[in-house]
Amino acid sequence: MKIIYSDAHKGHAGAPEMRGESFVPMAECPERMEVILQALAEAGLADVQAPTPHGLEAAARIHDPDFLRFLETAYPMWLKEKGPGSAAFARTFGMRGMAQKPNMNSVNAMLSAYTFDIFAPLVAGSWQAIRSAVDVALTGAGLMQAGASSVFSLCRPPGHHASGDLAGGYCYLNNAAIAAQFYRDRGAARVAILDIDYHHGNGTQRIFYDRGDVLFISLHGRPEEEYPFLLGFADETGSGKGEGLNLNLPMPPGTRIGTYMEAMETAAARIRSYAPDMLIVSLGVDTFDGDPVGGFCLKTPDYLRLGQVIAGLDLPTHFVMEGGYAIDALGRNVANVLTSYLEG
Ligand code: SP5
Ligand code: ZN
Repeated sequence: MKIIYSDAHKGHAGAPEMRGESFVPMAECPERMEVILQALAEAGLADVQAPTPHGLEAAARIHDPDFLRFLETAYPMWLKEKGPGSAAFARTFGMRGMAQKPNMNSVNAMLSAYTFDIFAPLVAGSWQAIRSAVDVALTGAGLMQAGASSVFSLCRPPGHHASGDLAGGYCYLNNAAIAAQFYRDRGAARVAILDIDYHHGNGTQRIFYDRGDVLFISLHGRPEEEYPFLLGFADETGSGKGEGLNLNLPMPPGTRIGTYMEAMETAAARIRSYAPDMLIVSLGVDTFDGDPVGGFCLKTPDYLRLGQVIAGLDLPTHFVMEGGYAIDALGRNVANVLTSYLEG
């Protein structure tokens, strides 16, 4: 299995995030990639390839042009106004009932309109990282298109919370959704996205909610008490042509592998009946017991079982990295999913 990876994410670093009442370093940090690469190498997965640069055309199939312009221009504008040393993020947000077309010459207006929480900071290296994560996803997709049976796009920043015109939850451009659209545009009739990040993939759901060509399934902490709170309920099943093609499998805090595996089997059965040409796995391992951001209790060996279920689907499978923040176990957890997938 080829691993697509670039160092270009490293400049997306140094922004603070709020935890409790204080600011702490963002859990979504560059070291995540280092521990994943190291654990993959130790597991014999060392076929690492750099992405080829793509333009923004594929991203623009999913994302609003003004939103793309916001991501590119906001930090340079912020820097000009505030000087170096601080991260750009919103203090106010576009809310229900507010006209949300911002003045594109006002960085605060753009941040208000195009982010939905305080977990989408922009720093000097963010745009390069965001673009590179899309390149990492698309390069992987190109290899799949050329006949690879599986590939791992080691994307950073992650993408599943980002919708067509909203960034949040450490996510800016939706790498998995862009890859799904890439497959559709090159002849795949049906694509399935299985999102096993601890958090609901609200961005991906919203992008494909009324579409009949992409099945979206998400296993996650239930939104009654978990981020992103306002989406991810079991009764969200898709609309219009997408009716029946959105499957949310929310689970309570403290969920362990037994319950989690039942949800995995439900997801697998639905994917089988949909019979997609391509499976994209939004691979988050913040379901780990002890993840500083998550609330489930999966243990490191449990990730072997997730890889086995995915292998049992017997589909061309494109793994795209999402969350996972427990630095000491993150690498092993990711490696366990991928090695057991390959052995299965
Ligand atoms: C891609 C991804 O995993 N994004 C997650 C964004 C979550 N941001 C909200 C953080 C809320 C922190 N709650 C701490 C709970 C401690 N158990
Ligand atoms: Zn997550």
